[in-house]
Amino acid sequence: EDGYDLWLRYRPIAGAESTGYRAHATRLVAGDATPTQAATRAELLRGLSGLLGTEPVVAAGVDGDGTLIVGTPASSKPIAALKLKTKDLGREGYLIRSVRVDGRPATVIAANDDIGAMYGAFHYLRLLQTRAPVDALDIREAPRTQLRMLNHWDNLNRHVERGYAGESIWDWHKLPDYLDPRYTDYARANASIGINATVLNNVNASAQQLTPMYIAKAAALANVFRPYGIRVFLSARFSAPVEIGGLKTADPLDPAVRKWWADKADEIYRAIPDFGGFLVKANSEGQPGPQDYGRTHADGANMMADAVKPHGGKVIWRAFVYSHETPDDRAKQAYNEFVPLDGKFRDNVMVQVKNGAIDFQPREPFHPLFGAMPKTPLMMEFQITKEYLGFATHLAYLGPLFEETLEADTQVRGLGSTVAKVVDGSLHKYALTGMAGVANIGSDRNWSGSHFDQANWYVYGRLAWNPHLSARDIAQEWTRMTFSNDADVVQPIVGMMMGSREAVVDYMTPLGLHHLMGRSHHYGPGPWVEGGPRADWTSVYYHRATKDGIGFDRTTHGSDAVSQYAPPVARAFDDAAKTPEQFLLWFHHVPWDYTTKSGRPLWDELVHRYSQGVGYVGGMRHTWNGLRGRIDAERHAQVATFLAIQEKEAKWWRDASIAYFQTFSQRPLPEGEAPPEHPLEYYESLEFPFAPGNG
Ligand code: BDP
Repeated sequence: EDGYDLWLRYRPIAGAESTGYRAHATRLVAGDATPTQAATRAELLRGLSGLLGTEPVVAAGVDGDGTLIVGTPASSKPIAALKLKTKDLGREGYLIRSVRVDGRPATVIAANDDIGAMYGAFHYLRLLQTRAPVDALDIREAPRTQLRMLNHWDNLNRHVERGYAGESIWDWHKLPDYLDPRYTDYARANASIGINATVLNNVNASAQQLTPMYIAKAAALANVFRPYGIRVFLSARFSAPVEIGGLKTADPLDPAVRKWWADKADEIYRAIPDFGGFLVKANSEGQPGPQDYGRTHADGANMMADAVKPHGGKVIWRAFVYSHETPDDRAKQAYNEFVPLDGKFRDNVMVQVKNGAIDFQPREPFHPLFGAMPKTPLMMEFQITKEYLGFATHLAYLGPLFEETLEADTQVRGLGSTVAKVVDGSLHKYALTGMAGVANIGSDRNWSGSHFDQANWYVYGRLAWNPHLSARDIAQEWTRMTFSNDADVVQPIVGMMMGSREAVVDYMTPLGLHHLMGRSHHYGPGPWVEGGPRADWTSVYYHRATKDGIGFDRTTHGSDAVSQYAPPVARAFDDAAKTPEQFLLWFHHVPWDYTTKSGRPLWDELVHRYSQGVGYVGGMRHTWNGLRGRIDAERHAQVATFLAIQEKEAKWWRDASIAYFQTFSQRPLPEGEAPPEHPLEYYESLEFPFAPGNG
């Protein structure tokens, strides 16, 4: 068990349970007339034979008890004969139902399109994998968002920016000729959770990706993914017309530039007829963009949207922008730049917004853009790769982070105007909807750098399909599919997972602190980071600790970032007493003796949280050790070792942070709290040539 099989392990179900399931899947009626049908049938045969120990008989019709019938009314006569109501399921939805055909018990997985049937097949397998009953099924499912996308930050030299799972899985050197079987397994895994789009290359894009040679390579991947319902997108470098097109400008209003993009789109669509479109990071962190020519984000996005429009393509324009002219608070910039453009984008443009206004921190309040652009479809962007949450060695299940953001109430249309309703389009009646996750996938044997990081890929996909699902339910599902169905294994693992992200918040950036990591590589604590090219790339800019207190004043008396939220939300965030404590130092600069909800003064509470985070990791180690023998030795040992690393690093974060902040608070440690193991200078002097960087 090296983790390669992800949650699609299909290990045999033991004993009587298996016999029960087998009775429902003795025969399989499923076509193979199209690549998607063939892949669906192959997956069912693989899954059922793995789980049940015998392969069902592939039959043409229902001539025995316990037939599983899969397909669409168009592709399957028995399904057409059942006259099921499938209209409202759309292209990707499906139903799974226990039925009788000529008096014989059967199960039908029906959809309007092959891809819906494939999603239904994966759902059926999941029922078996999680030991759900299958004798009286009546399931109807359709995705709540249209575009469920991974963003790979993969460079053409196979370095993955913020990747902690080895090099890129795209072997550009051997593409387009050699198609690594891993590409198919990647597609299977994504299809199993409903992911239907992938951006192959880094948002810090190389223009080369758009040259004929690389288009051919991308087309080869698109061919592998197509049967699994996955469309390929590419990150486009805004200045490509200059760099690879020989033009003097990339001005989006210049006719020659517009023609260059239109021709480029035509060329790509000749190679990839179902190409999804472009993802663009522009005028952000040094990337070129329309503002270089005095144009707006809308001018830039619309030019590219016009180029792909004739082919049905989309442009996904990122709102992660901040310029050198930082006036006061970086948290305000995206809102300031984008809200005035609401309604100015073409109808095939989506704006992709990170969950919070700074940058994928362990905890951020929801981004104020959600709810503020009713005329522009906003996509959620989550970071699955744990750049700021301990890389691949720390166990941090991101389900609660995603859920917390999605459940946050923007209140722009009264109570209940959650971010999830912005993202699923229901709040503003968006015509386009979607979610993007920055992938944590690499060529490591276990794909994600650690076994538990697979859960973050999984939960992302499930929430992209339905942003209203519960993170705990998904953790259960994943644990059952990945480790074991025994209650005394599932329960402790789910318990560990559910508190793990909060623990990271506690030992890294409690009480609303943020952006305190080591410079550039972002490994380990660096609350002392200051100086350098930009103030907002330092830690001191964010924590603002002085002898008097700590925190970033974003109230109406400070940077006024609070006013970017709907009035009731703004009023709460403006008042320290009404601000949820988890965001206290995000919005407020408060004195060291400020009384927190526990009754402890702020300094004591801060130290308490740091220690609590470390303590949680100790608890996880203990729980995990108790599972020895209940989980295969190979995976158990690696997780145990990673938890030990995590505990060491959690303590490092605690000690370094306390040593640093104590120079401001000048207060003693609360009773019973161990002093930092080393003096502050020790932590400040550490260097990490081995830390995966951003290069
Ligand atoms: C930051 C990462 C950087 C990315 C950037 C982005 O450190 O590597 O390029 O986000 O999202 O968090 O564009």
